[in-house]
Amino acid sequence: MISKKMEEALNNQLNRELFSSYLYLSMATYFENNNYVGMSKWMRLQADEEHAHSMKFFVFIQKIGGRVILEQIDKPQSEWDTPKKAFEDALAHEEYITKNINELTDLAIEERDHSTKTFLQWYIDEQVEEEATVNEIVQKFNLIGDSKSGLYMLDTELGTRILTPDTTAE
Ligand code: OFO
Repeated sequence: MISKKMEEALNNQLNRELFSSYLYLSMATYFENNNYVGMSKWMRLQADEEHAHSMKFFVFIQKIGGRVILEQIDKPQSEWDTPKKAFEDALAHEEYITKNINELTDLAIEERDHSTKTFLQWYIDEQVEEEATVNEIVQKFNLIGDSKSGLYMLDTELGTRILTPDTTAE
């Protein structure tokens, strides 16, 4: 049985994952609107991933006898100065999510809630991947600098992303 404090903390994280999805969808529309179709596709797939992350919390909370409470999702930013700035913001957001996951794990340890701690391990591993992936893209922006052809090539490269289906939230 889950504690009320942990139930609330997991619900808060479910909301943050939904916000992540909303934020990346907002970035996708910014890219689309500025004709960066590859970056838009990349961000739409990222939004789908974040939705899947939220559903893992949804399923887990119910499974351990908790109650999912859906709260309001904050309005995301809708404009960025440059594509690079949007990806830098995505990296900062992932670092914030990592901090949240670490704090949730600290709470699970404090409460000796082993099942929640084990559940969170997936997110700890996932955050390492997410931060590394977005950081790699930010570094590519740094490499290409002001080169328009470099930006075009990066947009094309990001447009080749495909979504790996994750069925573990079932
Ligand atoms: Fe991008 O991270 Fe979810 O968890």
